[in-house]
Amino acid sequence: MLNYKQSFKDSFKQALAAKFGKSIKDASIQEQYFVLASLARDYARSNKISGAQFVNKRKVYYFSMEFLMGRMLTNNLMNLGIYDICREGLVELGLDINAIEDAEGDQGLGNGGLGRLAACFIDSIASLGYQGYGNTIRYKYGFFKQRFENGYQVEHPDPWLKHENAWEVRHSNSSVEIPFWGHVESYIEDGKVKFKHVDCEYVRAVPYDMPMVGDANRVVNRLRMWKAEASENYPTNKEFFAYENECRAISSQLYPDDTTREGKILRLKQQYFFSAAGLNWAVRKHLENNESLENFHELNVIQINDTHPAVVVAEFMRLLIDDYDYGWDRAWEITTSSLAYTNHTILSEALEKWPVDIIQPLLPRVYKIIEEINLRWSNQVLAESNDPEKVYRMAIIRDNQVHMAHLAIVGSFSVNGVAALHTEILKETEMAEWNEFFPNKFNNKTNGVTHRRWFKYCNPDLSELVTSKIGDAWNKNPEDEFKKLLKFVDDKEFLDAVYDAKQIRKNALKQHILEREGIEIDENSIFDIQVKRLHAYKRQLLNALHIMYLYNRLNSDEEFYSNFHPQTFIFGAKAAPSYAFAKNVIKLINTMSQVINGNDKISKKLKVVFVEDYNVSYAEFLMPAADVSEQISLATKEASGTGNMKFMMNGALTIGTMDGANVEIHDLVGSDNIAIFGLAKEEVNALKNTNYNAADIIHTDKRVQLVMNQLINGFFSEYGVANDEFRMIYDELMFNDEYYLLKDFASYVDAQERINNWYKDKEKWTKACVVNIAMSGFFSSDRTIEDYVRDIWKLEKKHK
Ligand code: NBG
Repeated sequence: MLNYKQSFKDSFKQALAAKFGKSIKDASIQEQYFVLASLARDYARSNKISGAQFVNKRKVYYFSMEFLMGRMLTNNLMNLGIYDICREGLVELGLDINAIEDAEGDQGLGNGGLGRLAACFIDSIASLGYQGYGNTIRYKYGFFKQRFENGYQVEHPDPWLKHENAWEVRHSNSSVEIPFWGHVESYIEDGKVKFKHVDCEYVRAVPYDMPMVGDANRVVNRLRMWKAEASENYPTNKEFFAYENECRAISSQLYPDDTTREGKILRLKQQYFFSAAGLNWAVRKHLENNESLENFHELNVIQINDTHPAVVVAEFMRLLIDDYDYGWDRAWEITTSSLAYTNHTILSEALEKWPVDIIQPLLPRVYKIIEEINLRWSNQVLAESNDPEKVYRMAIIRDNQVHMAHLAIVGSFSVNGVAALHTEILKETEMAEWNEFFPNKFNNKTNGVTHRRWFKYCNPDLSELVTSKIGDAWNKNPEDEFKKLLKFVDDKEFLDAVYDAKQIRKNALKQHILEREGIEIDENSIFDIQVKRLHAYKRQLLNALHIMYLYNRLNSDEEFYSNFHPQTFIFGAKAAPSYAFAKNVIKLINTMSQVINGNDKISKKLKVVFVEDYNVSYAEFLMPAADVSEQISLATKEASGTGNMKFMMNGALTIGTMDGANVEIHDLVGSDNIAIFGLAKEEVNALKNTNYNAADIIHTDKRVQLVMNQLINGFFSEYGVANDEFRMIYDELMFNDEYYLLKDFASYVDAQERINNWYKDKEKWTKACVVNIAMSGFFSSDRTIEDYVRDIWKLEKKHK
């Protein structure tokens, strides 16, 4: 048992000897980590509340292509309540728990907010005592590791499974055979026409489970990750190892390149693979305690995270009709009462469409079902609207493509957006017709982040300070309890203590950046941070243009120079490997960073750091240390954002547009505690109908003109001679400016100036930090999960 120091020490030594044949002094740090993690895993599994309590209680299955878990050790030891025992026990064994924590690699099975949201949700579901499982793919390689070579992003594979994964347990007995290719045959049975999928190629889906540990409640759920292997029922018309390779490819990497036909097939295979396997699991589990699937929807709900698992709509119909003999109508009732869909973006590039000539041969039976769903749906739309164009617009199969979002909407009982503004845009614009058709289906669930990982564990100094002031009830109820901090906004001593706590984390980040990036930054400067995926709509480039402007101004205006409070701009972002524009922005910022940091005079006021390989663990350093949180997407484009919430919770002030969840942050903290700038939704929409011409701004605003010239005159290039390195960026701004950077430039500069002046007034600034923390409880994913539970999932709490 790990809950006593002595028994922990004994178990640790025994396990080290049993697993690696080593004593403490011979064991490598990796071996120490493995043993500690596997002890924690076994402790979680053996000490959890019995599953019997969960029998025939409703449960949720969260189907997601991504789960961005980061590291697990600290979080699990803390949630299990044994962190201190382990730490002290290790000290007595002469070991340092921090070093062991650092030996854990990140589980990077995701690339951004959507995947991290899934991870936060799983933490909250368990911590609130609900029964909920994650369902995903066990990718052999995580999202790529980013390196900079000469300022350019270079992608390296992330072989996260190169060491045995201490958290997972393989369950070969629960494997599922997933069929691809082949064709459909019909036959008559008991006077009914039946269909079967024949001549198919099977792939074996083998589940690996990781415990998802609730906070101090002995609830342990699981994340199930499916690995693709060759089936024993392998095809005989193919060379075995060629077939085996094809199988393995399915669970080899996240988002394989889909520009080729082969790539598209592989992605669709992945989607069907984990959706069908996950559904099979849910169904089997249900049948362990129930006679039939008649009441499946009463006891289960499957949440479809974005369109990637949307094929489960058709798969569930197939299963009910072909395998369990249901007629269409009842099967449709059960399916559509069991599934719910979350939309995470309005960007059309992410609303998936599969060409019929790919999906039909790969999934012939499933495709037939999609055709039937489409036919019935189209008839329904026609009957209700008598408008053939509407039928066309809303069709699931249209122009030889299957529209997965349409399939998901038709096949689910709930469709939700992820922030108030996003849901409003879905209902009023993007999916207005759908909302009219299904007036009660659309709803909002504003995202959240787990305050355990993103406040308590990553910011111990500040969270202990908060506890000393308002007690620890915020652990369970951050939304109400954090607000108690509002009473102390005029308590000078408390404000000083908050400032000092912040400085501790700023110093820690400074140290980390020095070690990792080799750049020294000033802990008394404003830490202004933008970390998120690199994408044109997120406008890292706007941030960069502003820095170029600052450089020019600091160089030419002495008064400005002396009044300016030193500011450090920190970026972290990965660009999709084939996204040339985004990669060019990385190169620009890295080049700027060299020029600026290398200039003696300017670097006393301004520094720029692009941290390499931004990931969850890096974020745990950055969030607590930030003074300013950059949330500057073009209004309407960012569905929610979740980094904005993590920063706010740690007392950073947001500089942002009225986009995504920034709108709700603004509503909570009020205009005095946030720096809002830029076009609002209505203005963006109005601008779309004008002949917006970015060149007009370039010609009238001298600051912009200078910066634009510097993009091509070699100023920020390696050799200082004019070249076309950043021509792509220049042309985009000059001739297109799709995301209205130049339109928002002036108001961004103003907002930045406000921030810089504001920071000089330490008391006023820290007050605003406290207001931000006090109001951030709303953004705990515990609140989000309670919203899902109340409106969509209807789960019951488990009793102790
Ligand atoms: C992202 C949005 C973010 C949002 C996360 C989580 C996708 C497709 N969408 O704004 O861009 O915070 O989802 O909901 O990754």
